[in-house]
Order: sequence, then C-alpha cells, then structure tokens
Amino acid sequence: MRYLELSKEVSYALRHAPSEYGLVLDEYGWVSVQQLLKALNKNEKWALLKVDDLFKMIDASDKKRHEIVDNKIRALYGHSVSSKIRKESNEPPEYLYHGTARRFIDSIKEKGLLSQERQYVHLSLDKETALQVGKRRDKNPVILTIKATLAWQNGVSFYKGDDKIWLADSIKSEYIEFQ
Ligand code: HQG
Repeated sequence: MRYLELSKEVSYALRHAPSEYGLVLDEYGWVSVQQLLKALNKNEKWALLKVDDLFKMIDASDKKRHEIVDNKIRALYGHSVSSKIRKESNEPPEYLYHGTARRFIDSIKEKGLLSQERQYVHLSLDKETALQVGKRRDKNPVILTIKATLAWQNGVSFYKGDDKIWLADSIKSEYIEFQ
C-alpha cells in the first residue's frame, strides 16, 4: 500500500475538498470512515482500500495529520474549507515557533502572522519542527519565536493541532521575536 500517496489524498479530501468526494465535514472536521472509504474506493487506485489501511496510513506517517475515533476520521490541522473548523482553545506553552521564508519577513513584521489560504496560523512546538516547516519554502528559513503565554494572557486564543503543531487565528507582530 502506498501510504504516503494515500495520506496526501486523504489530507486533500479532509482539509481542502470534501465536496469533491461527496463528503460533508461536521463542525469539528469529522466524517464517517465508511463514507470516506466508499468515496476512495471509487478510484481504481484505492478500490481495495479497507479501514485497516487508514489506521496503517496514520501509523506510517512522519507527522500525526489525521485521527480516527469512533468510526470517524478527521484532519487535525491544515484546513482551507470555507466554513471554519471548530477547535477547543488551549493554554499554550510559553514559546511557540514558526518557520517561514526570508522573503515573507517584511510583510510579517508589518501585518503579523496571518492564516493566508488556511483557516489558522500554524505554529510549531519546537524549533526543529519549525525548521522543517520553513524548509518547504526556503532552503535557509527564518525561525520566529512566538511569545505565546504573553499573547494568551492578553486574550489571544490558541488551539492544539497535533502533538507538534499549535494553531491560532492570527498573531500580531508585538508577540513575535524576529531576532
Ligand atoms: C506565511 C504543513 C507574508 C507563513 C506544514 C507561511 C505545517 C505570511 C505561509 C502546515 C504572513 C502560509 C502549515 C504575512 C504568514 N505576510 N507571509 N503577513 N503571515 N505568512 O502552508 O505554516 O505537511 O499555509 O509564514 O508542515 O507554512 O501539510 O502554512 O510561510 O505544519 O501536514 O504564509 O502545513 O503540514 O503557508 O504550514 P501555509 P505553514 P503538512
């Protein structure tokens, strides 16, 4: 089974284009595992796909992008669908990190971190993760430090994505250390 390819398609379906698969996400982003399987099985490539393959896909992944609970599956972060996925707000650690391209820094200084095409700004629990995220856009990325506790104390909401990723609606530049 090509788990990486499967994970990319499941992310596409659950983060960006559920309607292409005839799926409707609930307010927390869940869909029935059976409905997702039925939709994927229509594609010859995934015709023999079974529930067990979805569990294996999650286990085989380098990051925890999806979760299955009570016969439902959801993407944990990354959404761009038009109705905003609800997340429970959580107290963040003192600092979070954001890896980005050098070419975005002037704009981030001016406007803060914005969610852009996605529903939330994505922040990393540690610098290592932020570096990996930033390298997607710049071979020598900038790691920003977010004063998360201070922002939280001032009323900014944070939400847990997975064990390494935190989310926020936006982060003003006063809470960002640019070094
Ligand atoms: C930048 C992947 C200019 C921001 C990753 C980022 C992550 C601004 C880009 C997850 C800006 C948005 C999310 C501003 C933000 N001016 N640029 N004011 N504010 N930006 O892909 O955080 O592998 O939506 O710095 O690993 O890069 O798919 O967000 O560069 O965990 O599971 O706008 O997606 O996860 O890019 O990545 P993205 P991201 P997966």
